This record gives sequence, structure tokens and C-alpha cells, in this order.
Amino acid sequence: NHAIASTSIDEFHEVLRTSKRIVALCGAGLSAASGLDTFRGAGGMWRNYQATSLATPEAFEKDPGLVWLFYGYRRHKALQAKPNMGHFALAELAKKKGDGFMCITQNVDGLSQRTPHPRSQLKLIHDTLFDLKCFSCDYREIDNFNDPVHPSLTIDDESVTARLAGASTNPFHNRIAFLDPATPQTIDPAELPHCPKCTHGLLRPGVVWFGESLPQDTLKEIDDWFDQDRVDLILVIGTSAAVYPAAGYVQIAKRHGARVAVVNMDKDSLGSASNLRKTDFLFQGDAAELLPQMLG
Ligand code: BJW
Repeated sequence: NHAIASTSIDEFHEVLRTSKRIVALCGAGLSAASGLDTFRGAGGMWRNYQATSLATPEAFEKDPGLVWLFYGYRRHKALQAKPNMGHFALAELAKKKGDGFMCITQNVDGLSQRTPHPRSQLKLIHDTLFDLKCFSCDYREIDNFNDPVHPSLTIDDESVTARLAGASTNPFHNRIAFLDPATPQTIDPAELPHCPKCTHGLLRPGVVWFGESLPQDTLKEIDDWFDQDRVDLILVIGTSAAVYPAAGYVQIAKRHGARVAVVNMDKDSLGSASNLRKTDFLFQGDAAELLPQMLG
């Protein structure tokens, strides 16, 4: 349990130095210092919705305009954000360890891709905000960085700034913005981006929603990497490890012999993830500050 986990950076350096095969499992906390919201806990509300309640095909079917407003906002914020020292420290480790390092990220914000992280060692298991696909046919578009993605999804920066300014003092800031009559509450489907191939289907973000399967080729690459040999260390960075199959990689790494090092702002947010109760290292704090110290 956490009580016996080491918090010593020196001890960790020794383990890191002698580790031949290392895997990282990253989550939204890695990008928190870049100003992007997490999914659960304090950052998990968008307007008066729980972020995870909008990340489903059912939500899109019911109100595609609402779901697109959420993703239009997320794309805009991610494009304005910059990778932080945590992203860069992981990129350095990837270059140094080569095939002995793999970074599995649940993040869809594209920030790791904006570091020198070798692309073959970065596994995007929830895909990215910047792929689009058709909700009806097999059309897929990669690397669409247009902001807005469609004129109807133009973000009013002033209202976003006002919302963020209120965030520190008012936990219901998003709800207040939502009730502001100037803020659109949804968009007519006719005004949303449509598929250029089948022409009738709506485009949707290419991310993996609840109940959907993860990219099979990526899962296969991950499995192949694990199957090659034993694993010495897994870094569990800024994730509540609540979502599967992602969280399952901690168990898989352990079965391959890995020690577990958790980097999280809040050690208690891992309470529900029983697979993290026994960790070898626990570093509590901001991943953007801790990773350069740990990996440098
Ligand atoms: C900091 C910090 C700082 C803050 N520094 N730290 C087995 C058991 C039970 C359920 C299932 C199961 N297998 C499958 C399921 C169902 C489901 C699931 O897991 N449900 C659980 C919730 C119980 N899984 C799925 O549906 C998956 N698909 C699937 O399994 O397909 C096969 C299948 C199909 C049909 C039926 C059955 C099986 C798909 C999951 C897709 C998840 N998608 C999302 C949305 C992506 C799009 C988008 O971005 O909008 O992915 S949900 C959301 O959660 C997002 C994230 O990648 C993911 C993980 O969240 P993350 O990154 O951990 O964020 P938080 O907010 O939870 O945590 C942040 C952490 O950082 C906190 O701990 C903070 O303390 C910390 N932190 N600031 C360091 N500065």
C-alpha cells in the first residue's frame, strides 16, 4: 500500500538507471500544467455536464451539437496549449532508451506529439482530438488542426477567459456560463460538419468513446512490445487509472516483473484503482515538475 511506497528520488534514479525496459502510462494529469482539464475530480465539469457523460456515442446521437461544442472547446484549448516539462522529459527518456521505452498515453490533446518524442514509441490508445471520422460511414481524416473545425464551432475567447477566471473561486463556473443566454446550448445538426464522402453522415471527433473499441493496430503493437521480454518499470503518470483497458496495463507490466512508480497530484485519487494500491514509488505533485527531476 501507499504507506510503504518509497518517495525517494535517489532510490528511483537507481531503479531507472538499471531498468532496461520501461513503460509509461499517461493520463490527463500530465497535461494539467499545460492548462488542460482532467476528466474526474475538480477539473471534470464542462458547463453543467460531467465530461465523461459526453464522451459516448449515445450522447452524440442524442445531441451532436452539444457534444461538438464540448469537443470544439477542447480542440481550441489543446491547440492553444503548449507541451510542458513533463512531456519533454518523457521525450528525452524515449530518445535515450530507444526500443526499451514505450509511452502509452490516454491523452487525446496532441501535446506529446509536439515534443521530439519518437513517434514509434508513443501509443495513442484513445486516439486524438485531431482525427475526424464519419458517424455513418468509414471516412476518416487525420491531422485536421483547423480551429474552429467548422464555422459554427467558433470559440469566443472572451467568454472562455471569463469562465476560467471564475474557476478558482466558483466550482459551478461552467454552470453559470451555460446559463448565460449568450452561450449557445447546442447547434442544429444542419450546421455541423458533414462527411465529404457519404455527404449525409455527421463528422465526429476520432477519439475513443466509452463502449467503443480502441485502435486495434496500436493495441497489437503494445502487446508485441510486452511479449518481447520482461519489463523493469512502469511509470503511472497523472491518471486515475479508472478506465479500461488502459488501467489494465499496470497489472500486465507487474506480471512482466515491473516495479510501479506513480506520479500524481493527489495520492488519494488512486483509491478506486485497486491495482495501484501496491506501488513501489509514489511521487505526489505536479507531473510537469516531478518528471524532469525523476527522469533527468
Ligand atoms: C495530476 C495533475 C498534475 C491532476 N500532475 N497528476 C473492465 C472493467 C470495467 C469496465 C470496463 C472494463 N473494460 C471496459 C470497460 C468499459 C469502459 C470502462 O473502462 N469503464 C470504466 C469507467 C469502469 N471502457 C471502455 O468503454 C473502453 N472501450 C472498451 O473497453 O471497448 C471494448 C468494449 C466495448 C463494448 C463493451 C465492452 C468492451 C473505451 C474507453 C474510452 C475512454 N475514453 C475517454 C474519452 C476520450 C475522448 C475525450 O477525450 O473526450 O478517455 S474517457 C476519459 O477517461 C478519457 C481519458 O483518456 C480516460 C482516462 O482518464 P484519465 O486520463 O485517467 O483522467 P482523470 O481525470 O480520471 O485522472 C487525472 C489524474 O491526474 C487524477 O488522478 C489527478 O489526481 C491527477 N492529476 N493534475 C499529476 N498536475
